Amino acid sequence: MLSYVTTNEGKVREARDYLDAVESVAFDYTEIQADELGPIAARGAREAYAHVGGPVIVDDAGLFVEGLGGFPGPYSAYVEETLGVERVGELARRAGATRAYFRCVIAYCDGAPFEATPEPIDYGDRRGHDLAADERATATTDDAVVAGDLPVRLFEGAVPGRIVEPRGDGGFGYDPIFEHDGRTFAEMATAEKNAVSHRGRALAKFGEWYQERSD
Ligand code: ITT
Ligand code: NA
Repeated sequence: MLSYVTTNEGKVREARDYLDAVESVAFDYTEIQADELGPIAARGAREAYAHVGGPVIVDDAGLFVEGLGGFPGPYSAYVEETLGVERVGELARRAGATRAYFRCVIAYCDGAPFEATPEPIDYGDRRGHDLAADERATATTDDAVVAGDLPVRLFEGAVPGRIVEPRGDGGFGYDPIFEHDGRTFAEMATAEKNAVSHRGRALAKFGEWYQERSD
């Protein structure tokens, strides 16, 4: 059984559309401070695997406002707690910096070593605020692997949008201020958000790989 280790109910709701055989485990792993989602998720996946003792995925996500240098990015959870979603929205709108995107990295760890030596990840232009063009922001990177004491595999997804005044009461977190194709994520049903979202893309990639691997 695969465990989706998260304390966020909203993430679990979205993952159910992709993963039938998944159990959610509300273990609060340590989130290291880093300017990349990948290493945060990889470190979390190792710790979660050690805690659960079976295959796990963790999901690290964030909102990146281009004109604010990618803020709040990897600090999105902390900023949501301290500043709040509405004030992040005000900040972006007041600065005229409304282009933004969400990113999500799913990290998988099952304790098994890789058969081949993994390619190191090139974070170069994957840094949040460098993903400028819509086209690049919508592209998902191939799954990547992180060597270490416990190998981890990463799946990434991103979606471009615009910061707007809060609308809608679905979703969670920054969804009410993130508009994509005319609607905020909070105005979409879970399946609609999944079809275009950062998490949906990352989960689809993971699901495809996981399925192939267990066939
Ligand atoms: P776990 O770490 O336990 O999984 P978390 O909510 O702390 O739960 P993150 O560390 O990934 O998750 O923090 C991401 C922040 O970005 C947090 O404030 C979320 O509310 C927000 N967020 C993540 N995905 C989102 C989405 O799809 N829509 C809106 N906000 C999102
Ligand atoms: Na977290």
